[in-house]
Parts: sequence; structure tokens; C-alpha cells
Amino acid sequence: MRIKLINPNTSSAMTEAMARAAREVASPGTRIDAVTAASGPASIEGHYDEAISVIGLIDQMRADPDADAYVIACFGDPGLLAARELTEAPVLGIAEAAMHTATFLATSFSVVTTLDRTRIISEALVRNYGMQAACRRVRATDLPVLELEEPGDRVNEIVFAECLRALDQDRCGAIVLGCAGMAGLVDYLRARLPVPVIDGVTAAVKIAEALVGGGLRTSKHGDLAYPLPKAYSGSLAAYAPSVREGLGEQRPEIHAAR
Ligand code: 5HY
Repeated sequence: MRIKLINPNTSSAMTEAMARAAREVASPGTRIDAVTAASGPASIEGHYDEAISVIGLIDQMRADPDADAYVIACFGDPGLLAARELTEAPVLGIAEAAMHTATFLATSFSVVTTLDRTRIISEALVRNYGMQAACRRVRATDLPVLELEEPGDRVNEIVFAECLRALDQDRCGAIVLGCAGMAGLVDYLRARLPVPVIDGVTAAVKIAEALVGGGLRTSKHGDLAYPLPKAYSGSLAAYAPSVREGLGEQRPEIHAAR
């Protein structure tokens, strides 16, 4: 199977680190196609960055409509439900994937993320995903996302220290890493922490394999049905959902409007 791993920020160094982590856990028959958004923010550190990043994400999906599954490799899960509307292939967001994975391994977890404003956004995701009962706390390290591009000793130690505080103060049973750029820190942290450390990129890849392997597809009933065909105007006209015919029903396709 082929999993399309899309980094919605424009850091190719971060994409390469995520691709390495994803390939390490992928099953022998799985190909990871990792791509970086061609347009959008250098890093995603707020609601505005997230909103704008969705265009670069959609561009990458439209450029490759036949992947077996898609992974949105940003902890804010930007555009997750929009992306699910566009395809029947499973689409995984790394925050959702990581939080669910944590609940299979522990009764509680804490998230360790980057900036304080990201902490607030992650807390909203916790509520959105119904994870309040399991998530003890979301913790910020005050590390900007791009400092994780080439993590060195300083970054490792800052994240590790916050994980230790989570174990000590939150009494959590697992740690969820709250940034795609932390995928490369997993081995360092797992070697030093007595609890499961969950990185969303690898969690999402393994869940994608399970869903595809189990023959499961994204629902096309209700709100995840294909977007309704209609005109879009101005600079976004090319993103208008259109209709492809001939499959027994008329349905918009992610590649139809290219
Ligand atoms: C991420 N930002 O995973 C997020 C998370 C964060 O560019 N990739 C980003 O720390 O805000």
C-alpha cells in the first residue's frame, strides 16, 4: 500500500525527518511518499498559519489522488475534516492518531508541545476529540517549531525535562509528543522515560496501515460526503469542487478540478 505523508508546513528538513521515522515503522509492503507543502507557512504556530496551510495540503492531495491513505503531518491536524471530504481513502491527523494510540497503552497521557499558543490549540483538540478524560495536561516547551528541524542536545534536553515534569506533576501514564517535528526525538526519549512515548507521525502510519489493511474507507454519508459542486470565485476559483461522471453516480473528485 502507499501512504502519502503530507507536511503542511514548507520545511523540507522536517519532512525528511518525518519520512525517516515513518519508514522505520512501516510494514514491508508499505511505501511512504513524503511531501512538503509547496506553498504556505514555514511553520504552523497558530490558527492563521493553520488556515492558510490547508491550501498547500489540498494541493498535495490533488496532485496525488490515488494514495491508499493520507497522513496530515502537523499536530494541529489542519484541514483534517476537509481532507476527509475529498477522498474515500483514510485520512489521519497526527494529533488524533497519537491521542487515540495513547489511550490503548495507558489510562492517561500528557501532551508535550512547542509554543504556549500551540498548547491552547492542542487543548481545544483534546476537547474536540473527546479526550478530556484521558488527557491530564498539555504542556508547552516554548520551543518554536523550526528549532526542531535539526534537534540537538539543547532541544532534546528541553523536551525531556518537560516530559519528566509531566510524569512527576501530572502522574500521566504516557507522553504524546505535540509536534510533527518531534518525530526524530522519539528514540532519545523512549530510552530515558519509563512510559510509552507516542509520536503522531508513526502512530498515524500504523493506523493507516490497519485501516487500509482492514478494507475500511472514509464514510461518504453525511458531512464527509464529497464537497458539493459549486462555483468558487477569485483566487480560489481553481479549488471549486467539480463533478466526475461515469462511476454510477456523479461525485466530485479531488483530481477533477486540476
Ligand atoms: C506541527 N506546527 O506539528 C505543528 C505543531 C506546533 O509546523 N508542525 C508545525 O508545534 O504548533
